[in-house]
Amino acid sequence: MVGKKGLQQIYTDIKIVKIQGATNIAKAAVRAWRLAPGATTEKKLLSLRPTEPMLAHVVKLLEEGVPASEVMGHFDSAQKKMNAEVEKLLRGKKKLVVMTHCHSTNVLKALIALRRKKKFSVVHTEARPLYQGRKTARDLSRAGVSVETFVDSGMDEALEKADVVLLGADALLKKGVVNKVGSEAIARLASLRRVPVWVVADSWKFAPKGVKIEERDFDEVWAGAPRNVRVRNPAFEFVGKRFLKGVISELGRKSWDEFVKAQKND
Ligand code: RI2
Repeated sequence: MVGKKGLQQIYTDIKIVKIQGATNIAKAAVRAWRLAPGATTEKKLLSLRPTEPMLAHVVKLLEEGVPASEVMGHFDSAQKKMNAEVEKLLRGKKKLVVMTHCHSTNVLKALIALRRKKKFSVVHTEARPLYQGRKTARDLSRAGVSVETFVDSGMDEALEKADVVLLGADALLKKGVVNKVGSEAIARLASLRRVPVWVVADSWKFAPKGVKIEERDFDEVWAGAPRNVRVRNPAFEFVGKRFLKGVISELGRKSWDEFVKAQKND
């Protein structure tokens, strides 16, 4: 009975974005599977966040019989490799300012690991409507990193200060990345300003067939909007590879095409 309640709680927390970010969602899926392995759990988990291929990848592995402990072990070992690659990329730069958007566990952990090796500061945007950027600011501040917060529409002001942009990812596609809404404008403006944009993401987010972009409840944006106003809330958007230097994953730092080549494309 306790297990069932725990399971419902995991589903709700994923749905309402209390559990947020591709990695945390995938880890929660493993916890759900441990409570109730099988087809019903699989179906339910897959219905919760359509833009999260890592969730689908993890469920597939569990369904094929890969032990939950092995799946869980992947996340930490992949993160360590991403941390090392981010350090290699950024260690030479003096007076480093890193820009990021929303909240990405992969980006955050890499930055927190970098903090032990060199001094840098972060500029970031809030990521309306759920203000997930504030979690980024809190996590970095706790780790002793100086942070400047900008509203989303101040993204160009933030970019003016940045030496590099590190974006997380929900889905890595053949032709670019799907990430939190706002990422595309940031990447386009960064390319005008010649600020390099790297995606830091676990390769388990690769989705060769693409993903459905999740449009969330309009209430998150404007509850009680006037009649005739249709409030839109697409949570993610696609950023083409031409705006990206490439992807930093546990497979190393690669251009987009090199990364895609290293994947199984079925
Ligand atoms: P991790 C988030 O989406 C953001 O789009 C973020 O860039 C991505 O997940 C990062 O994933 P949401 O699920 O690096 O919180 O945390 O809406 O795996």
